[in-house]
Amino acid sequence: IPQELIRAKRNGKVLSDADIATFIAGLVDGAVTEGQAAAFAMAVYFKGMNIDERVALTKAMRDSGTVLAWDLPGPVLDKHSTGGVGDTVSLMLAPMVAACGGYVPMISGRGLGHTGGTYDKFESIPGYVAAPTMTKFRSVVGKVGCAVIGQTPDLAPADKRLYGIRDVTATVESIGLITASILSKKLAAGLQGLAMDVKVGNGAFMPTLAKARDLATSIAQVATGAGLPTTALITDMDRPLADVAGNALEAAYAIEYLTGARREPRRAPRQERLLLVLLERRVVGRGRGREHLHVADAQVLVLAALVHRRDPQLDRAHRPARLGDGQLLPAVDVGERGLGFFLFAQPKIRRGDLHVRITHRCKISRRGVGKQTVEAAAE
Ligand code: IUR
Repeated sequence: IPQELIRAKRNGKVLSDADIATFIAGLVDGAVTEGQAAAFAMAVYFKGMNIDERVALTKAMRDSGTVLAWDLPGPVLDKHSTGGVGDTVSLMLAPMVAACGGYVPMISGRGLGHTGGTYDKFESIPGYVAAPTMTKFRSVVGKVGCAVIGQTPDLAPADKRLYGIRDVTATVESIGLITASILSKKLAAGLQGLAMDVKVGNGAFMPTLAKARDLATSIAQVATGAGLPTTALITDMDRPLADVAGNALEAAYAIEYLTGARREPRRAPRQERLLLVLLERRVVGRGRGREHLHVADAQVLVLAALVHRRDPQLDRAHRPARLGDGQLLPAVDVGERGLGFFLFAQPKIRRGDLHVRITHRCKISRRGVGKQTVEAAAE
């Protein structure tokens, strides 16, 4: 019964897979009350969970709803970012992976705190259907290679309930709970490979390198333990990746990048490097039914796809726009929703860690800009 499991965790005991599975099933069928879920979250917050417990929690949450299965001629891949200000990478990467032969069923979330979510960015495109039927979603992924939609109610519903309770009980910031929450949804999407981009710094959810490392390690170990090959990167978010911030501006920025209108190598070298690293992590050696690609080959493939805009493969990658109601580029209405702020970087070199490298600092706080952006989008 729930209180015994809560007591065991409160006293620092390790929970069995079966006990975790029963508790999580109770989150969906109503056997677990709001108070019990809150107490469980707080017990985990203070006592933590070992990797085996996290794997069991992740699998139980995955199995609380529909688990998608795909039968496609290439690997089913995704990338997830913990979110940052001006982080447009998902918008660019999904069609790029599709152009390289991968399939990306991206189920995106809303922003957290001052960071914008991919879902919010797509929502800024008038007419974009972010909640299609599963049949439509599956058919777009199969035909086009990628589709980006919002959370669906039948995907990891246990996470939906627990996340809502964590949000109002100050228990969001538990590495174990964050890991299971993110990965349960990725596993339910039926992925065969995942690249995780853990952001660190002023513009990120994880402000310190130590915390980002904990999360990156946890996600890589738990995902792999649950059968999803995953690599995690820790990347710098002290400086925004795009030179715009704001949902509609970021959507427009990503489109300009993909169409080649804004791809000057000297303007966005960091963004491009990150795109390529994430891409190679996803394309190289992932999935079944295709030859393994070497890192360099993957990079050449994607650069070729980007340079030759008329390449039929890239045309295929651009078609996710058809989820909307017309021409994508003119449809992005910067004035209507989520009007952002152009950022004027004041370069100031700061010594960083090996992963963080040297960063440029903006004069204005990324957290401040992100907050204003989120508030502007909410209005
Ligand atoms: N995103 C999620 O899906 N789950 C979480 O717990 C957090 C971000 I934090």
